[in-house]
Amino acid sequence: MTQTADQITTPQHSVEGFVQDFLRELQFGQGMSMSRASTNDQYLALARTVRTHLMSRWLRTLDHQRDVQAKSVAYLSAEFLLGRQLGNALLATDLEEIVEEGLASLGIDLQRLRSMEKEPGLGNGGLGRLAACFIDSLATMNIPCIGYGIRYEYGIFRQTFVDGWQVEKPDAWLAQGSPWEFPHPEAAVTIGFGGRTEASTVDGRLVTRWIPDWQVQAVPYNYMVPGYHNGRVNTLRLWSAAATESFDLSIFNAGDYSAAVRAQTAAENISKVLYPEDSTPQGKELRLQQQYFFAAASLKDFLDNVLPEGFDLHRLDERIVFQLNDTHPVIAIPELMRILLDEKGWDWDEAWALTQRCFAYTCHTLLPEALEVWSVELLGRLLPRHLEIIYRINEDFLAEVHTAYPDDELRVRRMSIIAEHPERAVRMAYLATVAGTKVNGVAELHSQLLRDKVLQDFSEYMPEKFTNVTNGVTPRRFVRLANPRLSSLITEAIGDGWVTDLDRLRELEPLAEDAEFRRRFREVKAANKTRLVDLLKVRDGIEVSPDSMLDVMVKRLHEYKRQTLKLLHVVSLYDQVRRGDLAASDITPRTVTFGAKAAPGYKMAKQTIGLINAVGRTINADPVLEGRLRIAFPANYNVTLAERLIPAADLSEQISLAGKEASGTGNMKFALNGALTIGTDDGANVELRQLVGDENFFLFGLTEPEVAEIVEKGYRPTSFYESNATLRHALDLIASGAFSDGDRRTFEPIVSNLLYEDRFLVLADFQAYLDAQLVVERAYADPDAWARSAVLNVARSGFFSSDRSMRDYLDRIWHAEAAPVPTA
Ligand code: 26V
Repeated sequence: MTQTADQITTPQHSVEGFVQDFLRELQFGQGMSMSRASTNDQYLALARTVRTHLMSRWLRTLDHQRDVQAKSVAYLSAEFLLGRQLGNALLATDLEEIVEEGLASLGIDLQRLRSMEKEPGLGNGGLGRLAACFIDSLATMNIPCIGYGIRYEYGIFRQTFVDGWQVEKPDAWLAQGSPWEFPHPEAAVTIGFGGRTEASTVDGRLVTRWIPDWQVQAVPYNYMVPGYHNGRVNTLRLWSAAATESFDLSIFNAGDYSAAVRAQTAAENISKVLYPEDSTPQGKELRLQQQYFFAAASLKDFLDNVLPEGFDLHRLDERIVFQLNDTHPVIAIPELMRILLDEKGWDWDEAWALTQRCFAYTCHTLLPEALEVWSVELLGRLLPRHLEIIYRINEDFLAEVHTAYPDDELRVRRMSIIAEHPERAVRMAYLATVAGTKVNGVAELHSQLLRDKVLQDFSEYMPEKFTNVTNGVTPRRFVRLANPRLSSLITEAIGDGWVTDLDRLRELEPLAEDAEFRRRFREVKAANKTRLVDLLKVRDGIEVSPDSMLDVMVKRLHEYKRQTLKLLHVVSLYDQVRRGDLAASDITPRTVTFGAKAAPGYKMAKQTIGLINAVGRTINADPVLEGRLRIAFPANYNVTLAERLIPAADLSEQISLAGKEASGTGNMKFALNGALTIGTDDGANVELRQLVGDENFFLFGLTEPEVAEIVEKGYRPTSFYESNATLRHALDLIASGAFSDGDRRTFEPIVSNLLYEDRFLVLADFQAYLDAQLVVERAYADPDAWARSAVLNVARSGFFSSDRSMRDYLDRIWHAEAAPVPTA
């Protein structure tokens, strides 16, 4: 007899019931008595108690999906930057109050237990966090979705500072185990690598077979993705690599023990560590192994385990769409072709027709150096059959292009999936564009530039494939959980419908004119600042004044994002005070807060971190500033810290060079938490400014067409250095060794880079940035008017809910529908 939904037993939803369940979990789940339990034991027992509430919903969701067979979204992503799970689980199940009260009755502080959780840092930055927001929204909107990715044993490195320089430490997030994952070794699938292909003729048909020469096991670990208050729990399935038994044993039996151990290690290495380079692919073999490993395991899992037995694969696109989060999973395209051709015996045309209906591709960058290519040598060695298939796809495609543009051989060559220089290599973005139903950028400007520049030939040839979906962020984590005080204020004013319908924040607009509401809004901001000040003191030993303007720039460290521009602003203020050109008393008290990790191999980025800390050390200690200008740079910025920092911020720094930041999502989080933005006309800043209004946004800097023109004509940074004394003094101060104990060499690479290269036009935008900061100071001097603008930022940013992004993907790309899970 199969279990039916109503037979699933649900845990107790009352304070007394919770306390019982919690104590049972502690004693019988973990073998701990209350008197011996450490805080971590208590946290684990709590997590395991809360997860039972999700599990009953999870089982019901799975049963329901089996019964209705609705179309699913498979979100394929090498990164899911989830953040802590406990708070979100409590929120989704509406258990916050019950648990808080129940624990209090045992003398336990919920917040203390929450702080025990190590966040799974399975992503680098924006792209990974976006994937996490998207699966949250899909669950909340009742859309069947499976997230597929990699269970890295070590996530993004833990950043420490030694003498102000970044030193990376391994992130052993699994050292104590995780109560949020469910391993399924019995459902492992085998993934092949290397070897050769063999062609033969069977019944007059040419058939090809791939004979890999080594294999690994992909073991699924399931994570629950709860919808908000709706009874749905979707699945995130992350793959972990393990040696195959047969492979192991055969070598063992041959008596070569160390070779067996080596093989095991090679297999397990595949999911060992997340690559910390965000945006400059290194072409590393292990990285390609990771990509194929999770793409192939996910396809196989869906085809063999998720689809009902005997399903007619010709209708696969009615059941699934595989969304490719950047090019990282694009190898899934030739993998599906291989399965259909070699394993199912389909002919090329029908396999290709189906494949083209099953994939869609999101591009997340504009930097040419960030577009992934894999050398033909490496791809052919690791995945020989896939390379053959890619060649054939390319051949057919170029023949089509040739027919469309018979006299334009140059164009045909430009559009080749195979690049010829500097080495023969597969352009993964081109492959995804040719094979998918749709290609989307992540903000209006980005999608426009994709069409007009990065993928211009393709958008001319197949314009209907190109679309935009502007990014979004989940209001559950980034407002409701991160900012409980603001959430209560909003809910008191307009009810709690905004949590799942963020456009309703519009109803706050009239309250921007209400003095009492503004007063309470400012109270919330002040309380959030105090909470942050307390955290920074215990977490980092950093002293921050809660009375200063909190000016925040948090994001990966990258030259195009221009942390250096922010730093030059600080250095320049300091320099002006030292020279007597500016009275310290005329400076608006500010705490310039940075959070940023640099890729370990990115020299310039690491130098910049060194310089930020060096400037901080000097100015924070120099009495000449009278404590009015300080730098705070807490190490190891991550989702957990973001949840504390963003609600406390006054000013959000979004100052990338126009045309470089695909979207940005931090910008959205700050606006929704009532910070004002100083920003360029780049990425989603463009849409943000249009929504909140020019008068509530501090715009500065060159526009993308202006940047293009300057670069075209030949940019000369020295001309700005020569003509702008403020800039010259600031750069000279750094060059003089003022921040490096008189050593002029320490930061020389940064200074010469700015003077003689400055790829991202920091010097060209410097004066405009300083001017805009003066406008900021004037605005901040009127706290009530500032609060009015901040309220309007909140009220008008509902568009940036990832629920809206999901709506757009559903309407324009996925064509899947909600499938509400019946509640028990
Ligand atoms: C690339 C690579 C290359 C090789 C090694 C590891 C790795 C990891 C990530 C990436 C992709 C970088 C692209 C990225 O994160 N783009 C960001 O995507 C955000 C979400 O769409 C967007 O808001 C940011 O503007 C964009 O920079």
